Amino acid sequence: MQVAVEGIVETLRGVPPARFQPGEVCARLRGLLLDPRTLQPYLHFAPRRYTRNLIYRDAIFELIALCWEPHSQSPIHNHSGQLCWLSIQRGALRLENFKSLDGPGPGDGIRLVPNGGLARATEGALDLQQGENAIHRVSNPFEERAVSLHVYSRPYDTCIAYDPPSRTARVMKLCYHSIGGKLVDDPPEQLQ
Ligand code: CSS
Ligand code: FE2
Repeated sequence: MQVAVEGIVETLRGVPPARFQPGEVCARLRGLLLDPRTLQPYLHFAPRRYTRNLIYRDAIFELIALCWEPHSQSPIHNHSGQLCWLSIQRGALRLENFKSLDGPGPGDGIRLVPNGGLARATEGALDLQQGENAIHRVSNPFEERAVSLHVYSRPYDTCIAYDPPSRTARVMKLCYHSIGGKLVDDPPEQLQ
């Protein structure tokens, strides 16, 4: 069954803050397919990169649509102290998890090793990142555009980005490409 974007916002707002936890939220997002007409105003693509489009935000969670051009990718980044649900709404994405041998950082001498994932997750797939050690990369190595819906609790404006060749981990600011369907005046040039 397809749900309107407004419907999932209301559903998530109805979850009591103390219950905004993996089980409760997974139950509401599993198998979710949004009505594409209601998602359309939030979909803004940009060449060779992914964009972050804010649908809703309060103190407990934010709901974001990410638009992935073919061959775009996120940095390797973390969700420390935070929960991240990702639901694929269109196309396919590669989901790669990593583990740090040297703590989350930030800092130098941080070694990462692969820790599972999915080479090709498709429409309807749901992923959860949780815990101190949640480090991952999301990418679209395929030839079709992709759209994913993300719920972050609590909302986050920075994360740590990892560069395995230099073994560095640096704080990175996260910016929105659009808010409430409107492009921000000065969209970030590049996320990666
Ligand atoms: N966390 C990344 C996307 S992959 S979950 C971001 O919000 O930009
Ligand atoms: Fe992420």
